[in-house]
Amino acid sequence: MSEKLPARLAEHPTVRKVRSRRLPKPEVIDAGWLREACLEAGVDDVAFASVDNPDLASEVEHVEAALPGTRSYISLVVKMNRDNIRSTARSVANQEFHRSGELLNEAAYRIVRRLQDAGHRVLNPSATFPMEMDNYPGRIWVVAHKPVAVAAGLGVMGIHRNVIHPKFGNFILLGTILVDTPISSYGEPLDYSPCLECKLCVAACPVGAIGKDGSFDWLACSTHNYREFMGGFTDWVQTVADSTDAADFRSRVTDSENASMWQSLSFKPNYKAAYCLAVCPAGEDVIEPYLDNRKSFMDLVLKPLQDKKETLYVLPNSKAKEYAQRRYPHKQVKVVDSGRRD
Ligand code: B12
Ligand code: SF4
Repeated sequence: MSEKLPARLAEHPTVRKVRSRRLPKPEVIDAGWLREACLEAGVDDVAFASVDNPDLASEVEHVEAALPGTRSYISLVVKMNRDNIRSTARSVANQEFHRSGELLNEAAYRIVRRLQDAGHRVLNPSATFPMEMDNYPGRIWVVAHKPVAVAAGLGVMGIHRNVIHPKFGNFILLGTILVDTPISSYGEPLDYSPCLECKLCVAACPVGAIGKDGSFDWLACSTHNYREFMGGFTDWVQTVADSTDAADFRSRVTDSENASMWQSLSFKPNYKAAYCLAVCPAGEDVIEPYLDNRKSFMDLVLKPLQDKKETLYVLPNSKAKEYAQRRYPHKQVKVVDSGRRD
């Protein structure tokens, strides 16, 4: 029920028009209608979770800050093209990550517009970057997409801690929309994990970030894979600052590394690996070549990544350094600073 307005405001043309329109905001969003709207907007799968879901309790303060009064999560999945992600050419894999992220953000934008026009308060945090760098090096993401997707029943985290969709496997990116309205039905977590526990992800990670037991060394991962993101970029700048002259700088950083940093700054940042995703055979659409012949699947998908000559970035005295030097003598192992203060 709207409050009584002062006469001057009540007589304003905008107010008169809006009041004569009187479209009531739906109290509950129909899940079937919303699913169709999301698929039409371009996502490959979608499911919903309540903000009251106890598995998502740790997200509440963050989503409440982003959209006060959030009632529901809309969890979005976009498929990635598998052989692009598996390519040893980083430019091919990175283009696939970035393009899929753009498609996801575009679809989320369209869904948000539709819900907004239906009278809801609704927003889509970025699927990937940009994130909240004011909070760096703490939690820079607005909402954690993985637990939302798991709670909504879109997949389960594998040993490599990425969500594996039962059909598309781990070749997906995730997004989340926050909306201020309940949805008529919410998803349930899957009753099995699509992860096969084959441990190809453990074998593929060049810096040993993934433990056989599912433990994850995120610092080893981010030092190498994110060499041209926040911390690695800061280390590169530190190297510029510490160099006595151009010749000194160029003795510390190769021409290829400088060109790669320029490319990351100009055309979206370059992930160095993501090999854990590339090799994962899980998922109904993905598994067949692995079931047909596991050895030839490994020769086709795992071995080229293991054989690739490339630079691996590790922290001094780290487990990652020891692992990379022992397992990959043909790759150059470069000791760097994390670019973080902690
Ligand atoms: C932070 C982050 C990272 C961090 C930490 C990864 C992690 N496992 O949390 C780093 C930089 C290492 C990373 C790497 C990658 N990421 Co990432 N990442 C995120 C982000 C922003 C939040 C993840 C999250 O929810 N973490 C918290 C909880 C839920 O994760 P967790 O696994 O249970 O717990 C770990 C972390 O908390 C970590 N940790 C503990 N303390 C700290 C402190 C800090 C500062 C950090 C950074 C991490 C950290 O260690 C825990 C143990 O594993 C999301 C985007 C988003 N907004 O959700 C993408 C996201 C998870 N990443 C994604 C991808 C694709 C990748 C990469 C493949 C990137 C690439 N293209 O190369 C790699 C894969 C590495 C791996 N095996 O996990 C996808 C995953 C898609 C999927 N199928 O699940 C997401 C969902 C992005 C998206 N929009 O799709 N990522
Ligand atoms: S590669 Fe194997 S162990 Fe790793 S997540 Fe995929 S199915 Fe699980």
